[in-house]
Amino acid sequence: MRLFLALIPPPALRRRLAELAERAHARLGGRRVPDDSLHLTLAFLGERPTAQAEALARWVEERPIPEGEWRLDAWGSFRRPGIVWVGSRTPDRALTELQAALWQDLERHGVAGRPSGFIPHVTLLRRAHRLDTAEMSPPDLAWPYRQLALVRSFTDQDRARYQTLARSPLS
Ligand code: 2AM
Repeated sequence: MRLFLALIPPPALRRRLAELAERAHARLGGRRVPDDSLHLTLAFLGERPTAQAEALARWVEERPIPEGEWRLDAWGSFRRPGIVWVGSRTPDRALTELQAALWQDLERHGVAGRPSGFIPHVTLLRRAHRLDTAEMSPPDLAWPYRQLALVRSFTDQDRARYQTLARSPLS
């Protein structure tokens, strides 16, 4: 199964992110990420056998993460495949350290594929028609977090769906 590690936004923040997605969609077109799918990916694990997924779920359930708060203050985009996101203007140190620590553990679990860079972002639009976010007023959101999720991604009737398989203990 296709897996990733993510932070899931608390309900109030999810609503704010959904409003931003709506605003971005009105201006830039494309496909809006459904509200219940909004997340921050910390590590993309790719396709994993069931036995390994179960081992990873047990690991996540025993691995608290440091509590933190991520400040979202910038729009951004990836040209391919037309992704429009919100994230931060400058790299967030706590998230960068968390991502590195998670990959160290993942490599111990035999998961390869650590990326050379990490740009924390919340994808709001896919296949946007335009990527010019420069004139949109910048977001100003705080994301308090203290729990990691192991999430399975699958396709259902042409739509990407996510299922949380495990959560870390609350820090
Ligand atoms: P995206 O939002 O920027 O597309 C589930 O697919 C999550 O894993 C998404 O957040 C997605 O990032 C990310 N993801 C999907 N494929 C990936 C890949 N090949 N490398 C890194 N991240 C990926």
